[in-house]
Amino acid sequence: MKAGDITDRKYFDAPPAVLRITPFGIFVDQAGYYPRDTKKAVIPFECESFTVTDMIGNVRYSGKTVYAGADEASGDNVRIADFSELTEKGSYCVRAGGRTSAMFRIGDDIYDDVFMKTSKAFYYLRCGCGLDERHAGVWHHGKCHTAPAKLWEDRNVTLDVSGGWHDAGDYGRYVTAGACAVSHLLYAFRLFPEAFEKQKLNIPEEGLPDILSEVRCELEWFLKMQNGEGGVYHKATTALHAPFVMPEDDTAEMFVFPVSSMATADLAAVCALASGVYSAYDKTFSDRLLKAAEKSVEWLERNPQFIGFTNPEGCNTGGYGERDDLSNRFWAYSEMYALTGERKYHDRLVSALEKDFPLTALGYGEVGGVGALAYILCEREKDTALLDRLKKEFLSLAEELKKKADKCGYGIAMESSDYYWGSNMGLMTKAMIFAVTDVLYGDHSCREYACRHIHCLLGANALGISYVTGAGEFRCNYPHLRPAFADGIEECIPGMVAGGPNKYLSDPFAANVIPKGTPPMKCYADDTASYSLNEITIYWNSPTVFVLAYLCTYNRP
Ligand code: 9MR
Ligand code: ZN
Repeated sequence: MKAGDITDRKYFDAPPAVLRITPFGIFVDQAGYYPRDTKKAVIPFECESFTVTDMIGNVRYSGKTVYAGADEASGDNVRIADFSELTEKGSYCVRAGGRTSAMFRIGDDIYDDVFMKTSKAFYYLRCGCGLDERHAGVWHHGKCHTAPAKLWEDRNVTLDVSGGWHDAGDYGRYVTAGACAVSHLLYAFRLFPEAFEKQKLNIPEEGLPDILSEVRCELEWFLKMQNGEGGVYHKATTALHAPFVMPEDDTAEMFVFPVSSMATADLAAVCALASGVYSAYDKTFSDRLLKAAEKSVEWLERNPQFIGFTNPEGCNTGGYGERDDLSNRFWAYSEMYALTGERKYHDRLVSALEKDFPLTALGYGEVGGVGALAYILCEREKDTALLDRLKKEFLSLAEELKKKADKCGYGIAMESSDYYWGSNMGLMTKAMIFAVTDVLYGDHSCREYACRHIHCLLGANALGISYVTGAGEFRCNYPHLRPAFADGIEECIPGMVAGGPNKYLSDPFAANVIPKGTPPMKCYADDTASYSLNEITIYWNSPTVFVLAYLCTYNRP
């Protein structure tokens, strides 16, 4: 097939070999289970008993399955094989009814590899610098997108906006999406520093914990996206999505799109957050971030009105439009207060809270939950009523999610309505809520729920597939990711989290290939063409890294 025509393929004429059905039929977390944790395989067919065998076929555990009922989102009648009593470290399979699960391990380090790979994924998405063989292995490539960009609205103005990370399967770079990913990574670093301090990503930089060197690439790019007045350009992309070529071969003209108030608020927030984190390592960089944050916050003061974003005519790259900037402004003031302790920012964040927006959202649009974290974690004078309110928000959401999860055959807080574009982000941000509720509010029962969501991502789902490239015996390998297609290498760049099942089948491939009436949790195909099922993005990786950092830190039941 010719590179570049990936989404136009006529799949219905020739069904692709890559629309794969799991060869296993018994679903487990293919990374595995911590020795003392709950361990459950999901079996979607009739069977009374099961065994767990080691790799030479010896039975190491046997038990009875428990019928868990009809599960709506998967359409499965689900049975559970609970082998929590098996605590001995090793490699195993679950067997029942003549079928065998994928291989998995029981051990203390089961998530170390996938934690490393999902963290390293950001390096593979770096823009502007090229990836050398020493650090990128076979997935090395040349420098990309280094030419000066033009302002979309005034083509006489050129800017250097090189750097940062490609957003996703496309080569665009978008400020609000980047701020979301960086916020997850930096809060993960703040809450679970030990997990990162020992993590080796094999990236070019030295001197900082690797994750901070990686995040710095994106921060340096954010700084270039700020204009002289403190306003922040919404995105830097070509006019149209690139064909499926390597990044260095995408030589179309780069444009910088108009300022939005969401991008400006998010930049203020994320630079303030980062200024605090990097102050322990690099005072000069931390000061630059503080100055940038102040400048954007001043812009927000001068521009109280919402300045949204929609693609201008002639541009088809990502929009990341929002309906308002309420949560973004709250996040900015909250981070500024946390960083500086200045009363005026407290006043601002309190007045931002007079408007209604979700206070636990950890997305790329709604960012209220990140603003809440900034406030909860800051060591400044705090309003106890507000702290209480935030605590209640997290605790009651966690309770609600637990109830949902207990109703689901796969043990996760996902209902049919949660399977939309990028459902794995919902899966992972729910796990983040559990992680936060455990570590900040001491509800340790949340840990098992967080675990179940990672189990689902890594194979304990209705298709039995690991949604992370390079991780698990039966895993996705053909994401909608330009370099992964164009490099001609069979094994995909590792550590990329696929968007996952999307019942709306929002692209031509999905609409034509997934049969109508397929249950939401099964609306997925591992095919490059399907951008609404199988793209990857930085903000699907970042919550995954957060949750894995948490689990690697709190390796206890
Ligand atoms: O992740 C975004 C998803 O929530 C939206 O439904 C979708 C359609 O607007 O866009 C997704 O974001 C894409 C972005 O616009 C461009 N880069 C790739 C992103 C992931 O598909
Ligand atoms: Zn690039």
